[in-house]
Amino acid sequence: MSRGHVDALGFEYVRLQEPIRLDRVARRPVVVKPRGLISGAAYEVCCAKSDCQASRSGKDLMDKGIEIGSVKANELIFLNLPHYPGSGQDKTPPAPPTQVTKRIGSNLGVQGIEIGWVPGSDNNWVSYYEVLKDGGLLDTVAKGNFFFCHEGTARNELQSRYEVRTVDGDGNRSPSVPAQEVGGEPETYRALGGFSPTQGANQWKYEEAVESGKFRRLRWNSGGYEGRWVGSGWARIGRIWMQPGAQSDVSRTFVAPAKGVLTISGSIRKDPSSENGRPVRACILHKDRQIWPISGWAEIPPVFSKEVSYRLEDIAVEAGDTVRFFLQRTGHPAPDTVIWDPTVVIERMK
Ligand SMILES: [Ca+2]
Repeated sequence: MSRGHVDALGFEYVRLQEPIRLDRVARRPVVVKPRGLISGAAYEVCCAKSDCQASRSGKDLMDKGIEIGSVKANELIFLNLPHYPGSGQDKTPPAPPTQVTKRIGSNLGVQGIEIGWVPGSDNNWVSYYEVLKDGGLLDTVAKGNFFFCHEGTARNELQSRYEVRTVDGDGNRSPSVPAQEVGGEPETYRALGGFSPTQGANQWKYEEAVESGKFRRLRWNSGGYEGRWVGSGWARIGRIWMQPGAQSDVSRTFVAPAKGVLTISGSIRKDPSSENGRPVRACILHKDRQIWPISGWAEIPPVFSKEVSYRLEDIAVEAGDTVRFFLQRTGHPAPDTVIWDPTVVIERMK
């Protein structure tokens, strides 16, 4: 062979002294010979793609094998599984789930609608459940007997018609069972689940005050591992953490969605990364009125292990009222991160 050139991809080409001739050969069937079968036992053979259905002894299968004329992609050979899911042999619809319920619940701080049920059954194989909302398919559940609707305004749609039905391995469906409402959680807003890159989304805004009493909105910054709101100096607000600036106060601000009565609870502690010996000062404001602590500031000790807790009840609000979870500027040009994941429960009033 003589040496050839190397192309841009690094392949080197050479000229063969003896050309290779590729001849088409007659296609022969593929024979698959299973091993380890019980010689005297009978086996039902079937294939996912080809027609190889037969009833044969273990000895015959091991000696002569299973012959497939043309093997299609993703072919599977089943031994003694004539009713495997997708075989098309199951014509009997499954039994529906029972005790289908719907309720308001939370997962990872996000409130939504929990749909639960007691499993249905099938003569052969339960493959999955379909969850329907107002007659349309919402999602499928192949593991467990629970579904959580939380996209967008899902939690406001408890009165929609939710139904669940069983689907077997051959796609037969049971009748749909409507979900009955059961007791759930009160309407709750929490920083953990409500945090987002949109000011005002999920009733939360992110602000700073450079001059006393004048709030301005922070800017979204996609840095960090999931983004954060940033302002002057070190002023930052993340999902469950906040950081005042040297010269700017920061506020995670709840905006009441309706007239009602609030219960406000949570705890505040310094992040382990900022155990720098300096306390941070916090308070909670309803509009312009401080509601916690009664006067002055709550001082957050400079160690992670010491948290400051609060619980405020019967806070009457009108729609659009603000409740500010507020940290005072530090005067130090260094980060003073605080973990603060406030929870607000509202009981709406007519
Ligand atoms: Ca069935």
